Amino acid sequence: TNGTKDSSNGTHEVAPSSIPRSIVGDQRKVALITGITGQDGSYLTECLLSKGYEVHGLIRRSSNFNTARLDHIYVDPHNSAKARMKLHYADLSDASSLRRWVDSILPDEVYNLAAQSHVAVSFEIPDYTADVVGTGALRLLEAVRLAPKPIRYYQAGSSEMFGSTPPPQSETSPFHPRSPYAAAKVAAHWYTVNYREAYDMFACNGILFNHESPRRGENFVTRKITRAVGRIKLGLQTKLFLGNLSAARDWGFAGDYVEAMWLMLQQDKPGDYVVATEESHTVEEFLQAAFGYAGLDWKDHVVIDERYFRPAEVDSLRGDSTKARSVLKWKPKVGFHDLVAMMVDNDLEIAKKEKVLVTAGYMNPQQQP
Ligand code: NDP
Ligand code: GDR
Repeated sequence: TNGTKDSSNGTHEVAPSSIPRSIVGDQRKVALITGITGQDGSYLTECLLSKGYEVHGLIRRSSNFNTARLDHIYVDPHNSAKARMKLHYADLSDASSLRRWVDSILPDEVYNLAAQSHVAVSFEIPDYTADVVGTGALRLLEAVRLAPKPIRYYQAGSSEMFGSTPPPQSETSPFHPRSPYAAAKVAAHWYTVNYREAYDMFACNGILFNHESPRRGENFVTRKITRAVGRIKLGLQTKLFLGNLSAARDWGFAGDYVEAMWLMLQQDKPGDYVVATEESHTVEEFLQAAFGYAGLDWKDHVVIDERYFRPAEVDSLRGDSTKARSVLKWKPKVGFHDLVAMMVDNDLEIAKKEKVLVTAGYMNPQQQP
C-alpha cells in the first residue's frame, strides 16, 4: 500500500511505495489521477470512490504538504486495509515516473488533471507551463500507449483554448489561445486527438469552462473575491485589489463537472466534449453577487491594481454544451447564484475561525493561515 499518513503528529507523508494491485478476483475498476491534490482532483476522487473505484493519485514533491484537499478522504494505510485512495510521487515533467506508475498500477482509466493552471502565472513561467501542460500530457499519453493493456484516457482541456473566438463556443469553434497556458492546452488537446487517431486509443478531451467551488485555489478571481468577502464582513480586511472586471466567464460548480469527465470515459466511443453552464457573467457581476449576498457593497472595497491585468486577455466565454447534454445526458445542477452563495458561506466560516485566532492574539489579521 502507498501513501502513509502519520496521524500521531498530524503530518502526512507519502512513502516510497511498492506496487499496489486490486485483490485477486476483485472486479473493482481502477483509476489513476494526475493533479489529484487540486480542486478537480479532490472532487473526482470523491466521485470515483462513490462509484466503487480504487483510486490512485500522482502527487508531486513539495516543501510543504500539498494534500489538504484530500485530508477528509484519506485513510491511513497503516491503520486500515480499507484505503481505496493511494498516493504516489511523480511529476508531469518526469516521463519515467509516469511510465512506472502506469505500468505498475495498470489502471482502467487515466485522468490527466495536472497542470500549472494559472493563466496569468503562465506569462511569468511560459517554458515551465508548456513543459507540464503540453509536453506533460504527451508524456502521459505515451505511457498509456505503451502499457500492456488498453487504458482509457481523459485530458483536462480548457475553454481558454478558444481565447478570442467569440461566444458561444462549441466543439467546432476554432481555437485562438491568448496565453502560454492556453497554447499549451491546445497542444495537449491535439496530442490527445492524434493518439486517438494514430493508435486507436480511447482518449477524450473535456473542454471545460471555468468551474469553481469552496476548494478553488485562492488566487483565482472567484475564490479571491469570496475569501475577501468573508474577511471584510468579519473586519479582518477592508480592501480587495483586482484587475480587469469586464471579462465574462461561464462559471459552473466543480462537483458537477467531474461527473462529466467520468461520463466521457463510459461511452462506447471516445470523443471531445464542451462542458459548460451556457450562462455568462462578468467579474463585476460576480462581485455584485458575492458582496451583495453578504450585505456589502463591492464599490466600497474594490481597488483596481494594474498588476492583475494580463498581457492578453480572454474577454468573453460562454459555452455551447449541446453535445454533452445530448450524448452524455449531462447537465449542471448548481447555478450561478447558488455557486456564489456556497462559496461565500464557506468563506464566512473560515473568516470566523480566523477572527477567533486574531482576537486571541494567535494570528496577525494581515496573515492568512
Ligand atoms: P488546480 O490548480 O487546483 O490543480 C492542479 C493540479 O496539478 C494540482 O494537483 C497540482 O499539484 C498538480 N500539478 C501541477 N504541476 C504539476 C506537475 N509538474 N506534476 C504533477 N502535478 C502537478 O487545477 P484545477 O483542479 O482547477 O483544474 C484541473 C485541471 O483542469 C487542470 O489541468 C486545469 O488546467 C484544467 N482546467 C481547469 C478549469 C477550472 O475552471 N478549474 C477549467 C478548464 C480546465 P499541487 O497541489 O502540488 O500544486
Ligand atoms: P481564468 O480564471 O483565467 O479564466 O482561468 P481566473 O479566475 O484567474 O480569471 C478570470 C478572469 O478574472 C480576471 N481577473 C482576475 N483574475 C485573477 N486570477 N486575479 C485577479 O485579481 C483578477 N482580477 C480580474 C482575469 O483577468 C480573467 O479575465 C481559469 C483557470 O482555472 C484555468 O486553469 C482554466 O483553464 C480556465 O479557468 C477555464
